[in-house]
Amino acid sequence: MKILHTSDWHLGKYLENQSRLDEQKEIMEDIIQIADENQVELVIVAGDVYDNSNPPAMAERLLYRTLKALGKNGERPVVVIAGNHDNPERLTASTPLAYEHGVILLGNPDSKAQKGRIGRHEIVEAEKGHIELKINDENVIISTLPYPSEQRLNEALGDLSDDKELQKNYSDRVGDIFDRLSSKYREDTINICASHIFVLGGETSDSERVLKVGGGLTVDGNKLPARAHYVALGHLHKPQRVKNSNIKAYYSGSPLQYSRSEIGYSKCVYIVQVNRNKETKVEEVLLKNRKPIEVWKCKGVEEAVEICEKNKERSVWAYLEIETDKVLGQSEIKTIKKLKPDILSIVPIIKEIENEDDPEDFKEKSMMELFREFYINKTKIEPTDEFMELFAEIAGEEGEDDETKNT
Ligand SMILES: [Mn+2]
Repeated sequence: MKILHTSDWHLGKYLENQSRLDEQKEIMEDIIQIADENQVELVIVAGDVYDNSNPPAMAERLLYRTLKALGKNGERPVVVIAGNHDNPERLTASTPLAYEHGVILLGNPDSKAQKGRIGRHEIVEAEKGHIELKINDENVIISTLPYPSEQRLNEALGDLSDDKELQKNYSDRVGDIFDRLSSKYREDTINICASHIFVLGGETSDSERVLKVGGGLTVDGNKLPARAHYVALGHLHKPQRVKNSNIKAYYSGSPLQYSRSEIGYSKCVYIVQVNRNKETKVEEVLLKNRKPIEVWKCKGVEEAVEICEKNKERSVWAYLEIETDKVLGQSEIKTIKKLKPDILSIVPIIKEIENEDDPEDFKEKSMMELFREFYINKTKIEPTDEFMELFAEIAGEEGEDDETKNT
């Protein structure tokens, strides 16, 4: 059986205030095409379907269109689990419409699918975190663990009245769930696991939201279900196999570059060939990168304008770093942004800052002057008039507040 594994779509995501929806539409089309061309029989989307808990309507529309196409009118089951960016209830709200199209949406660790028809196939068994699907005469067991926040994990574990249970760390508790779920794997079934977790030792990038400050919510690789033919993971945005593990456990990564730390390697989906009695084969299918993120380092504003001019027809997002000895004026920034609207940010790097400030000067300067200097010092960019007006308004209000306090 051929399975397509993908994750971390982050539909509706913005990068430095720029929408990525057009790119997401194209990459969804590509993934649908890959599934069709490879005659994939099952699709797994391992979480972070949306970028946040309140996705824009256009992102929802894109998801429904994509899942419908992946499900091929119910011919191909699609299993979707929630990631840490998804709101479980929001993600699964369309469940009553989804089954007909072969789509199973699972939001929480203790979510349960519905037994019965799923498109043209059948869910023969369904319990919390456990699905047995019959796809074209082959039975597939899928253990599902959508993103287990600490609270959701405890809810899934049920009775925690035992002190010993409470003292167990996160990794052990996730391991307990995997143990329980994988006890249902059989010799006559294909055994799969899908989860959205951070396995210790994984290579991270800047666009994943840290699961917990201090990295508390990590899982040891040896807690993954050892008897699974394949473990489909979501969370890390770089595609990778889980290290130090004999299990075929993979992160498919995100389909697009979602931060500048993701430059320098290709994005992919995995086509996984799973057979009951043969070793699982994992094939990486590289995705097109139609609009890469680049960092342009230039010496001086003239060179920055030049590089924008040279690249204005190219489909590319760019971070612009300008080495300069003076503060960037608003007119220069306007020129650059007009030339290349896909500039994500302009960062002036000033080699030497002359500090002529005499402490006595502060007394002479108005609040507006001081703020202006502070802003330039911090950003190396002249503030716009609108920005200064906004500051004046806020500063003015603060002043009034103080007066009323005195009365
Ligand atoms: Mn993610």
